Amino acid sequence: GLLVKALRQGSGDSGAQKLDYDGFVLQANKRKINVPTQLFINGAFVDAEQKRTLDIVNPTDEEILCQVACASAADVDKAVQAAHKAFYGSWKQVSARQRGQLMLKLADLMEQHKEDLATIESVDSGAVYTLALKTHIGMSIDAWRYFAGWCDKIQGNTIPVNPARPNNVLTFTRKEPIGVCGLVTPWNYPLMMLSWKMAACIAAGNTCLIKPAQTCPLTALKFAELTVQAGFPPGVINVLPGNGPEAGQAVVDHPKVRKLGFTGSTAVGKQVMKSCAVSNLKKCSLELGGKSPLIIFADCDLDKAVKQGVSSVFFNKGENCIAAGRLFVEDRIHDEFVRRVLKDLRTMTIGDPLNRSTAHGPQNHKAHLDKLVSFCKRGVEEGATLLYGGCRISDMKGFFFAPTVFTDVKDEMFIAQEESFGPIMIISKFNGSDVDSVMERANRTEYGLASGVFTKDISKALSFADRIEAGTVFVNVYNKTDVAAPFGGFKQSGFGKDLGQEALNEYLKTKCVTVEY
Ligand code: TAP
Repeated sequence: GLLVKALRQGSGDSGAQKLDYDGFVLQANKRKINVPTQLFINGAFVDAEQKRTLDIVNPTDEEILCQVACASAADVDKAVQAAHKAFYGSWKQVSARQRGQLMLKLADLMEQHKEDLATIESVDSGAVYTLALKTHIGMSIDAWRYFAGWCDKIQGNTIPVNPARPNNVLTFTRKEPIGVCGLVTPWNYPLMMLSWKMAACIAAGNTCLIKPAQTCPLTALKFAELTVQAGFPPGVINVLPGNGPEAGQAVVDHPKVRKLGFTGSTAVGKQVMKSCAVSNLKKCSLELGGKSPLIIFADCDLDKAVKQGVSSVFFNKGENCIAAGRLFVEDRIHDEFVRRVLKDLRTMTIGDPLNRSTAHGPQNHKAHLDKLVSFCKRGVEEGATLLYGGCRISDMKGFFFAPTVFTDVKDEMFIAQEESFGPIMIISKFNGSDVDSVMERANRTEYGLASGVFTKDISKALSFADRIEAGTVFVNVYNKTDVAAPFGGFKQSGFGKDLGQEALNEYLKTKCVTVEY
């Protein structure tokens, strides 16, 4: 069981800075973890001005874990002012190389606390602990280390422009940070989404505030505590749990925020972009929804295609933006593929995400679970064949949804077009002699986040990579992302990359200086 208790504690184990906060003790996974529950503004944990709170629910047992302060527009304004002051003050005094050192120190602290962070993530979001350790937290640490390395390598060019004779001209560019950046993130990989964006943002020399998803803000708050231990000056990083329409919107609208990094749904992304334009024309990058096609040709390594095909859909209980939203399986192997997938699913262990043998945990929150139930209902109504699952697991406490498989899915069906963001495999057949037509079907979507193909024929694979309209292409693998490789979508999956060198540009502006001599 979890003991929920408020306390006042001083951290100070590194001796870096004393830090008091209201929080609760999470007792789980044979650990006792202090978790802050206040807003983190200007280097200190503080209550929300209006003293409102959010109930944080454990999706495994549906119990309330704790209450977390819920930011209003006034709190957002306080954080922006702190970030603004830091940007023009203390943060300016920190050299690029020192910035890298701070980020590395933070990554080391995250590594030291990785079991705590993974436990919190698992309890808060329902992520399987082993996956949380490796991906949610592991890739977060990688992101901070990767971008730390960029800090002192952000440089401009000298450019040979036409001089006005007899004078000479020197023209050079400088890559400068943008200023105060607002970050708004979803609930599927809470700390990882924070880290992908914030590490690039901070490496580029900006200050920031983040509004994490209201259902899962706990790792962001524990992270905030670590930033103090790492020695970040107050105001450089601010963390404000709250709800989207109020706190999120206040971040997007704020006239002193100059850049907005957003990950979430396409519908909210459009609203965010509009508000960025109207408020102060702030730069924005949007990582939005997806319905990624995965094409499996008969000439693939079938064992691998089944294994990866299963994880392309069921990884992180389907709460994965690049999840394969649609599988096109060549008719010759279709029945065998489906048979093997079902065999895999029947042995998938479903249960407490903290249990090391669990492969499939609860969905993130109740509203999402309900959405999945109606998604499946619609699929059945439209005439797709529901082969497996399709419902909440009723004899279990918690937001558990059965891994689901639909076959005979037609292109015009709702379930073929809309993202479920859950553990639902959508399978359609195609005729292997008509590659053009399956390519056309794969591209017939307004989304363009990721895609995949399984075939041993290199020409087919490369031709797929040429023709598919998606920001990420996996060949004979799926979900293989890395902090050094750019990540982001095409079409209505958004624009502006996370990760890799390209992500830095999202948080930089170019100044061109011309000198006549
Ligand atoms: P959204 O409902 O769009 O929420 C994302 C974030 O935006 C949350 O923090 C939300 O706050 C906030 N928000 C809501 N309304 C807002 C507003 N008017 N102004 C500013 N912020 C606002 O998405 P979600 O349901 O959390 O996440 C699922 C979606 O995210 C899926 O479509 C998925 O594909 C996408 N996603 C994409 C990626 C990439 S990298 N492309 C990665 C992960 C997820 P609340 O906490 O109050 O909802």
